[in-house]
Amino acid sequence: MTVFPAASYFAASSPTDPMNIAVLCHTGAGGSGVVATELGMQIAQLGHEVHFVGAATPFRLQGGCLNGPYFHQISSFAYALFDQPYPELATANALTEVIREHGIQLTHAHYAIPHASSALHAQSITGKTKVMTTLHGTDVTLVGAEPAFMYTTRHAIQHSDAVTAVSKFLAEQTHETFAIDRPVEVIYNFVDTVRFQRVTDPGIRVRFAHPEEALLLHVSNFRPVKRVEDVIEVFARVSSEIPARLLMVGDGPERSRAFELAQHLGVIGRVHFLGSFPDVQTIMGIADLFLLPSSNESFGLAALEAMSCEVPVVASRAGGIPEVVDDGVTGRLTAVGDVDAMAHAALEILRSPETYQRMGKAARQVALERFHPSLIIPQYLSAYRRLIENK
Ligand code: GMT
Repeated sequence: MTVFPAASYFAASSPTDPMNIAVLCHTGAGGSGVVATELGMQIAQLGHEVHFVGAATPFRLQGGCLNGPYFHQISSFAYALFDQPYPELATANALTEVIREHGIQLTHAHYAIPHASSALHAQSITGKTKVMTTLHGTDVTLVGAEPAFMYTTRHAIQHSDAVTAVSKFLAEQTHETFAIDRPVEVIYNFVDTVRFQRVTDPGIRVRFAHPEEALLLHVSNFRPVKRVEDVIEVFARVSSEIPARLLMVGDGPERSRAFELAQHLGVIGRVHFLGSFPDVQTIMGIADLFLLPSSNESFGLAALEAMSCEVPVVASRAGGIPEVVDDGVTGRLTAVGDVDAMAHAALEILRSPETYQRMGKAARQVALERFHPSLIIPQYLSAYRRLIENK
């Protein structure tokens, strides 16, 4: 049995009344799937039974214990008449099986589309299981508001037994976008502060940068909302002033444009596109500065993970980022697209060891005091319990 560091956060690991929970999430690299997976792993360690239902194993899911997390693969069925695989029906069907077989009391749908709809579908088939939907960001701010999904997303949010959002910004956006009056509880994301720590082994850092070089980092799924070209623009300005390197972790549709821009600006030799991998904490633990210039970001989980590793953040003042990064304390916030201001802020931090260390320590402190699993997980567990016990 693999024991996660999570076990050390809580004194009791055998609840007197364990719950059976199913989880639906996007399984590729992305914040909503990461939160779902980290939460599932933590609550399984606490003695609750956790069952993930998905098309593929969630990308950060590893190890486990006798309570799971278990993973149930959705079987797809191709038929000549079908011009598409109808995954939300297959998901509802697979979830129905899991609910019946494992006595699932609550399904936690992460990201409204299509998971909240599939969970409600399975609920109406089985007449069992409560549905909690956690909104993560673009399910409200981008995709959910698209006419193609507007009615189904609104319906799923309106009819879930409970709805949570990962920031105050997102809760407000949800009310505004969908004109709903139901409560949306804010439960912030959390970070595993044991896994995400400063990495002091110089042997690791030296693989990516010379000791005198500043090491900048960006981690995302390289979608347009992340503005990865701004990362390159900022880095080009920084590296024209001080020795520096940039690690780009992740993959996605904007990767080639970022690569081309790095070539065009003559910095490609100092920019490393590492691709996607789950063991991101090691890279975060050696970085000097994290860049997050997104046009919108409901929370910015990657920034929080970097903060937990004592890495100051330079980000855009967008969406829920100011609820995570305190301007001037744990990093700097600038207007979206203002790459000059971002480069200026980055240089100010990197040129002053005193500022750099003060911000890094403050960042870690915020991770410990505001976003620690022991503060956030009980909020989910008591919300589950309230729903299951109909309170
Ligand atoms: O909403 C998305 O873009 C999807 C999601 C993901 O899977 O990448 O990201 C969102 O959820 C994360 C976890 O709650 C947040 O940290 C991200 O800020 C949020 N992304 C956006 O709002 C763009």
